Amino acid sequence: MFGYSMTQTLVLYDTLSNLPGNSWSPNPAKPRFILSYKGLPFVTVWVEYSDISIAMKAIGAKPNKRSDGSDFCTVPVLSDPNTGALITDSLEIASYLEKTYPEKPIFPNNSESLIREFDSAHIKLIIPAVKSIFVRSTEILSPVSAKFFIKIRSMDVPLPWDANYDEDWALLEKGHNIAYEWYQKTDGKWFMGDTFSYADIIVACWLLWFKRVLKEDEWVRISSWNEGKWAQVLADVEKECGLA
Ligand SMILES: N[C@@H](CCC(=O)N[C@@H](CS)C(=O)NCC(=O)O)C(=O)O
Repeated sequence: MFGYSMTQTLVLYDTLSNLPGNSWSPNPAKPRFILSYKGLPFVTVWVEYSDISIAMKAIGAKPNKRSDGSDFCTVPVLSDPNTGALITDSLEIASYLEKTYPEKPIFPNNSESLIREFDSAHIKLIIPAVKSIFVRSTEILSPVSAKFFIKIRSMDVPLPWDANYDEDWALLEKGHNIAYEWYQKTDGKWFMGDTFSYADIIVACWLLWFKRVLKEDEWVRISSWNEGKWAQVLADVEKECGLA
């Protein structure tokens, strides 16, 4: 029997938008790419952003702490009826899927520890420049979720947010220049040279967020950086994962 065709359907909890096809949020996109890459059968439950915490708590997902000390739950959450597992957090889901379904590895050559460090290093390139992207994210949510998004995200990224901050865009470009240097150090189109890995999925899922929520000219701007590297990485990873 090839692949995981005898496997029962897994459930991925992701968050809704008013975009066609829904998907926009970077963290739930990561397990979506992995499930698709590994050829695992799955369905998505789309949760309204303002209901994520209560809905995930109701299914028994593990809570986290907000900066004000309150408990909250996030998506992605993965439920696997084959093992009974219920996993929260994109990185923990990646780790779980790799251990449970090792075919088509996403942490090849024992690279999980290194890619965990890559995940932390990479997010630091994005976060300082995220206000413009947050503004655009509120525009693709329902009014109640947009209001909620502003309330919770402004705890860590203080208001005002503006989609046209030159400073923000300069930081985002600077971050991408650094990521580009990383990619230039290997032979081949992937972060690990000729070997596809979760590092490429991480990069692609942040790009997917930008592409989905930004105005067309804003995405064109990102696509023009580093010789078109970023539109190419996203397209390559989507193709590799069978999502193109
Ligand atoms: N470190 C977590 C972050 C997940 C996260 O922040 N999820 C957001 C959507 S992308 C969320 O569910 N927020 C709900 C809330 O804050 O109430 C992961 O990688 O899964």
